[in-house]
Amino acid sequence: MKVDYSSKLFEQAKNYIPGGVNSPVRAFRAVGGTPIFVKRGLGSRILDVDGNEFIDFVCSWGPHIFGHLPKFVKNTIIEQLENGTSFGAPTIQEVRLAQLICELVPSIEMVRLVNSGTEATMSAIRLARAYTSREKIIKFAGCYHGHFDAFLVSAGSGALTFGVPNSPGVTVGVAKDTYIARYNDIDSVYRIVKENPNQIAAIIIEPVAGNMGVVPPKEGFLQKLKDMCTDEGILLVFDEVITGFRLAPGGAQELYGVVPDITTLGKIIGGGLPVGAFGGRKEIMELLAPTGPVYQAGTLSGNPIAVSAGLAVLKFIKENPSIYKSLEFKASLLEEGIKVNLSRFGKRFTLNRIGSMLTLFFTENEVTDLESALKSDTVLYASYFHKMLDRGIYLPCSQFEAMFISYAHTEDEIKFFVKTQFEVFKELFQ
Ligand code: KE4
Repeated sequence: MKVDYSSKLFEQAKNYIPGGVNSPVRAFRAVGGTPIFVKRGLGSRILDVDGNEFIDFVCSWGPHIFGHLPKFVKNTIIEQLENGTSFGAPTIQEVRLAQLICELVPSIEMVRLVNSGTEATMSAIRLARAYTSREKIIKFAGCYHGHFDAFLVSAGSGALTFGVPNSPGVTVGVAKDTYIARYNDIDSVYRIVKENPNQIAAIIIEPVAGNMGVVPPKEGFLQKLKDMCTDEGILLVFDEVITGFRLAPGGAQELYGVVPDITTLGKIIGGGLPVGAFGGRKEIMELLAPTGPVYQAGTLSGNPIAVSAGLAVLKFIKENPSIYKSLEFKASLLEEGIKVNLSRFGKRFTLNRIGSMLTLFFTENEVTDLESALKSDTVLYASYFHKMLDRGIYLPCSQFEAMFISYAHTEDEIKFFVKTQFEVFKELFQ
């Protein structure tokens, strides 16, 4: 596989952009080698600047549930372009997108549009703190909610001590208000809540974790969290930036039947353009300026180009809920094929899948939280990644990310993945 031009561009990029990328994961640091510079994407495929074509199982880290540039999104964007791009004034499109989000997401009666998942989650935390008049929050080790200071925190010395910054620039003052619990361990949450009575404003969680690789909630875990929040006057925040519209029209909260107090969204709701959102009950959301005192704002929030793309995607989802059956069929076909490949080499690696998001962990232990995920063999993953890449399969460039299947992926492409993986496993394990 030729990467001459990608390599050249990467060297140039590193002169002007830290690490040559505008988001760290893209730099291939976890797998080594040169990141491919993508020239175009169409359907299930991407083409890099050296002319290599790949079947894309990253889908821009989740947004492209219909593949790259589906016609109905492209036409919508072109149509909107004729009217201009951004006005800093209300438009009809943002009302329609807000209306549709409120209609489809069980927990959302009112929603504020922003430009990224991070803006959504950071604003949700500010709102929860204001609503409860409390300052502390609980997040889970291994869950990622964007780069807001309060989230860039690791567990302190003991499970019950407050967090410590895990990035320079995050102050001890900020980190001390964040507690870290263990995913799928309700007792770890309970202990922190009991240690800090009436001080926890919010518990934020990825209802299906995607940022340690895919880790589903254990049976009853989300409901127990919800019950604890209700009993303790804590707001439950479902970060559905990945799972929103990925797992069902109503996201993970529809799939698991657990309704949070606030939901954050991103990725799919922008149809490939920058849109984030956070929403919940009216009594909470009306605390936001200008109706309430909680300030939050954004120049390009709700801009008609991005919102039109998101609106086209959500309208399609609303009118065609059968897409989730197709996604489930293709994803289960892939899961089956991977399991057969593993068994043919006597490997019992762990594959976690919910709907069209999945991760093959190169570890034989069950993966239910960050600690167990970290037992994966990341060196082996890096080798697997590059061998698959050389054969035209573009996987997440980290063991601890989710891979995605889109509506554009065909059954033949799934079969090609399985066949290619078998060849790679032969090289790795024979
Ligand atoms: P953004 O600010 O990157 O739009 O969203 C932050 C975010 C919030 N919540 C969840 C559950 C997320 O997964 C993310 C961002 N996801 C990562 C990859 N898993 C984005 C990729 C990147 O950082 O480049």
